[in-house]
Amino acid sequence: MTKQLVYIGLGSNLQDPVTQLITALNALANLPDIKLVSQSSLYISDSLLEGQPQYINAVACLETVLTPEALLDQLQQIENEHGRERKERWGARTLDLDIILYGNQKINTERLIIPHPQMALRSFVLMPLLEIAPNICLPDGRVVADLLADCPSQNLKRLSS
Ligand code: ROI
Repeated sequence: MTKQLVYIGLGSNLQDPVTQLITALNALANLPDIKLVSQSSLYISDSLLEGQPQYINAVACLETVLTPEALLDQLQQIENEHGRERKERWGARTLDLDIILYGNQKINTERLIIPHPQMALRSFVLMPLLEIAPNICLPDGRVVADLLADCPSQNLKRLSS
């Protein structure tokens, strides 16, 4: 298995979200078979769902030999260790870790759709992704910087680090 560059979206809107993201980034950095290459700043934005607390989001770039499914297993373990409960699909959460890009691959299995199917509509994914990968494109050739221009802002702001 060759090494792949992978981008992970992190999000939290419960139980001290800033701490949730910092400890999740630490947990990612300490996983065997994974190298944390870079991480974006933390961003705050309104939820896409009215009535939910604001989210803290970030994007991390990893280098790994893990397959997408093996990586997903590791990410779900970190989510569980952060008290993630899977009651409702779009419910508030202590920690969400999504594989948004896995190399330049398109993946569609029962457990995984990559690129993340909603990423092109989410400024809270695109903005931190562009911060660490300014020239990045999707596997279909779309330029991420162009996608951001058409996204609702959701009041997205970078937190000073
Ligand atoms: N909204 C923001 N701003 N950030 C998220 O991570 C996020 N995650 C979700 C929904 C409810 C879609 N809204 C979000 O799952």
